[in-house]
Amino acid sequence: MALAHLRLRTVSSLFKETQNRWIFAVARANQSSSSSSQHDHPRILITGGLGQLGTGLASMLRDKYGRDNVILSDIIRPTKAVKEAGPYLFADILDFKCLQEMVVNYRIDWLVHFSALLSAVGEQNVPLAIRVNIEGLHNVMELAKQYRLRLFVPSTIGAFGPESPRNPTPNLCIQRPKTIYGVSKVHGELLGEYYNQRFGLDFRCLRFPGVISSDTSPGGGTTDYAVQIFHDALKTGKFQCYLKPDTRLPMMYISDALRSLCEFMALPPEDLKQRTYNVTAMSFTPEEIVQSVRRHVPDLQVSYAPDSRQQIAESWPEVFDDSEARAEWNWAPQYDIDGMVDLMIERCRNQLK
Ligand code: AKB
Repeated sequence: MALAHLRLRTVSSLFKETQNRWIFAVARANQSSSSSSQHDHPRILITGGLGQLGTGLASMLRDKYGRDNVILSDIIRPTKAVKEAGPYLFADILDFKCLQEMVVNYRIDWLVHFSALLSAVGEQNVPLAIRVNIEGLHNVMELAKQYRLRLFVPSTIGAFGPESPRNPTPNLCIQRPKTIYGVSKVHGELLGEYYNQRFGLDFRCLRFPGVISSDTSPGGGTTDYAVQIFHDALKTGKFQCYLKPDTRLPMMYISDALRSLCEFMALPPEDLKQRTYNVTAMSFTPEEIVQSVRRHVPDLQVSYAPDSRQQIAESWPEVFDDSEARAEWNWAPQYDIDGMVDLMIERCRNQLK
């Protein structure tokens, strides 16, 4: 009886071992076939897709990886143009199940998490900023861990504070931001790096400066005066700036920002020395952008009425040091202030026609 029992146990453990080996082999095979397809044509989900960066990024990624491989999502009703450009789905980042369903049903490989309240608007509604920027991030982080997704979360110059060196601000230094936006972004950087070390999550993060684009209306940031100036200059010939004329901040034209993201996401994981990098293109003050815009609108009238955003701007980097991104994965911007202004004027003029 004892011998029979022993034999039975041996057979059953042998069976289990063989079964485990088989499961392991199938899992490995799936993993390697999915990682090569992930590499060639990853299926990408973008959250907060109707904010400043989403539609531009979707169009860049669709050119590279195929129209139907890039799914834009948000809680906002899309325009006809957005619907026609490629897949668009409703997704609330506070609803874990809804996100999980999308990742499973669309066999997502990469997740680009744009949903966030920006600096100025976050200060108006701190509880909402905590929900969207922190709880939403927890959802995507956990999802990316469970389904082994490559996860991109943008950070910002707003992740630094007055105690950080401000000119230039290096990749690694003290970070004591004074806005809920900045606090949530430092939290995201640290949690992502922790999940990377602890669970092997392929977390990637770029700290962006103020991004300038004509695609969307300014969305509640401190750097948005540098977008508003184009609309006001062309529509009314007048511009009132909520920052002082000599407030210097780092900035970037949108196509540089999106290109940096695409290049960074395409890097094989073994080529990444770090998970979080500063990227930038230029630094200017309101006075300097006014001079550049006056090359196109010579009679532009400007006044200054600093408000609560001045204090936020004064706690942020003046010049951003992105030398590590340049050295480690060849990051190089294309647009300087005049190149960016020329393009913005042309695009905003076309929109007014
Ligand atoms: C903001 O001003 O809040 C954003 C940013 C610099 O992250 N544009």
